[in-house]
Amino acid sequence: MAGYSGPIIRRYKGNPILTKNDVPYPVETVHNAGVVKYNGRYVMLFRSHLRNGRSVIGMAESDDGFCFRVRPEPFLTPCKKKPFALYEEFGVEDPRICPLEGAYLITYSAYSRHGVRVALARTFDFNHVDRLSLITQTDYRNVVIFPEKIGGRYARLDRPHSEISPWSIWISFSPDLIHWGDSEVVIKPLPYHWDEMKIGPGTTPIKTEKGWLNIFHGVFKTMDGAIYRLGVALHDLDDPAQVLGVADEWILQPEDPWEVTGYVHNVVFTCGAVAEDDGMLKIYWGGADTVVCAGTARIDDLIALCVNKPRPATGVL
Ligand code: BMA
Repeated sequence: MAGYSGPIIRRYKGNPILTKNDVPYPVETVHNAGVVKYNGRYVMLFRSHLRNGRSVIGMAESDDGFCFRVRPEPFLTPCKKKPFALYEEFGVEDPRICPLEGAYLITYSAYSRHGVRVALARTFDFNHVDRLSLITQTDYRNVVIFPEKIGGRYARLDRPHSEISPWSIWISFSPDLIHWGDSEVVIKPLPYHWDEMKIGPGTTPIKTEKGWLNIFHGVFKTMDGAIYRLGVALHDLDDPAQVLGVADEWILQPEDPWEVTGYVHNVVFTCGAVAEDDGMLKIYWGGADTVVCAGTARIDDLIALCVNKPRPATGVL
């Protein structure tokens, strides 16, 4: 048989790996989760809806990356101190973890009556966490920081909102992680394509020999509501504003019952993945904004999909 036509992401047999029943405090959902390896173990920061509809961030730990135990208290709840209090009033959502220079940076969405911004926090040990700064203005979500400096600067992918263009993935740079600029659009949704409504960065970029892998989400609007799927792109190692390829096909779509039905139907949404030494990637996603699921993919397969079956990144190949 020519080529492998099975799923590029293989779902873990024990999915969902985390549900609200695993959380020792009252929550209604457990979903979008950043995951990182810390001291040989897996640490997960996940979003949960409280029973007032607002979100907090919890933490779970695992030895194998699939079986997680949740800490008794949430890890991050809306801040009571200035300047964060004003912007976290409605909750904190969708954490991404970036290991950088001995620290673990956490970016998350801060919701308030003023809109949604992205905040940056830092921990060295997952016990104590400090908020560093709000790093976007309003109407931004999905900030993922590259896990090393590139060309002497920090870099991130982000997703501003726009009324005159479908929401797209941008890149920005910073000398100090606080002040960001030199922004450029790098990937746009493609008309009449699975991601035509909007796209946004998902996992912290994954370094490979061939480039940075960027696993993102894309949304398609149907008569029955929106469908969230995952896609993958490859960015140049030294100049990540250069997109080497965006895979034409999605790499994951809602299929399991807990991805198709839940708090928000038809959603797979990723905030985290862990690259293993054997060339495999463990990837985590929220199912229907209700549970956490996991799967594995070969990093080489993801790269090949970007390079061999590309679609235009910003409109023109
Ligand atoms: C997005 C975010 C995600 C969520 C997704 C699907 O706008 O709110 O946290 O998973 O919608 O509801």
